[in-house]
Amino acid sequence: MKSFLNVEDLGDLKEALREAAEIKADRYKYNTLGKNKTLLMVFFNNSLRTRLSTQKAAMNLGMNVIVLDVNAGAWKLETERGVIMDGDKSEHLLEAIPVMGSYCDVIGIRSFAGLTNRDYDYAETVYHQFEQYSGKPVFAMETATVHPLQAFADLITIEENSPLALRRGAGGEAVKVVLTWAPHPRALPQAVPNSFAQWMNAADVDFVITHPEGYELDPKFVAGARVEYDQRKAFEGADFIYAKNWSCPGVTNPGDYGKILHDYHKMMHWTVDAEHMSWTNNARFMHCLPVRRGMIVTDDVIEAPTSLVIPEAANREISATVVLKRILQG
Ligand code: AN0
Ligand code: CP
Repeated sequence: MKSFLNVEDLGDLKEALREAAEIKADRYKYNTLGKNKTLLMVFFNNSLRTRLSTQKAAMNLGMNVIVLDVNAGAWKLETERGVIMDGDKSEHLLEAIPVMGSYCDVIGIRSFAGLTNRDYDYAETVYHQFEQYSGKPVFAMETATVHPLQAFADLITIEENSPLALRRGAGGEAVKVVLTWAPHPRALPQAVPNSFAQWMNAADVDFVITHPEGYELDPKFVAGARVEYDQRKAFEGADFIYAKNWSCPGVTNPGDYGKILHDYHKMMHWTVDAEHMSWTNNARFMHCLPVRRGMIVTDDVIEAPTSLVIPEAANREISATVVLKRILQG
């Protein structure tokens, strides 16, 4: 594997899940695979889980790790071509990338959507520049439009908590997975819901998305997924509730890209509370974290035994180990 951005990059999903179970049973099984190989993790944005779990995954495989926080000590980087660099940016990404590539064997990139230029974000400009100019395999640690390490960990978690989930063909009943929008005071990217939709569509689950009108996700990621604007109807019979906020994807109205469409105070009826969960089939609660309590979810729901947020985060080490292993195997 040379690049990890979309679900297709992993090939057969059942095989990937089998590998994840193998790694989970013995996470050091391939601890010499990465000997004398160096992972460089480049962060343009903050992170807790991705930073720690990906570093741990690399260590499981015997790799060395270097971390660069671009906004904490590196030169400020220009990312656009054709500009006269007379501002605060001292270096261009197009020199920085091959330099970074010269010190490592694999590069992980965290670079969120700017949420101002839809075309620039949805073209995955920064990620593809790393692909093109680093000379090394690259993988997404949440880029402008996707967060595949998260979605892979989410699928592992769903599989672990519903043995029949992916075995509809073998007589099991598909579990119902609901992705619900929830309120948030700041504009957030669409990367997490985009990838989650992409992965749920590829898995054999009954997948429903619910959100207020105007927050329609890009068809490139949701494909034919069912959208139910009535949150209560969507929640009925759900086995998994996956909550996440996202800003306007600008699908129906490109001018609204990256905006919060309504004052969040008026959207608090979308917050996942005990009453919402009572509409479900005793559903498990999921969120990628970090989560704002009282906005996305109430304390009692996230603290309940039905909440999977901690095992979900723990599975980030597993998804990252599988992905790095695949990259090291070439
Ligand atoms: C980011 C997002 O919503 O994409 C990262 C989530 C993993 N969240 C925030 O910036 C709060
Ligand atoms: N879920 C996730 O990617 O968390 P971080 O932003 O803390 O890495």
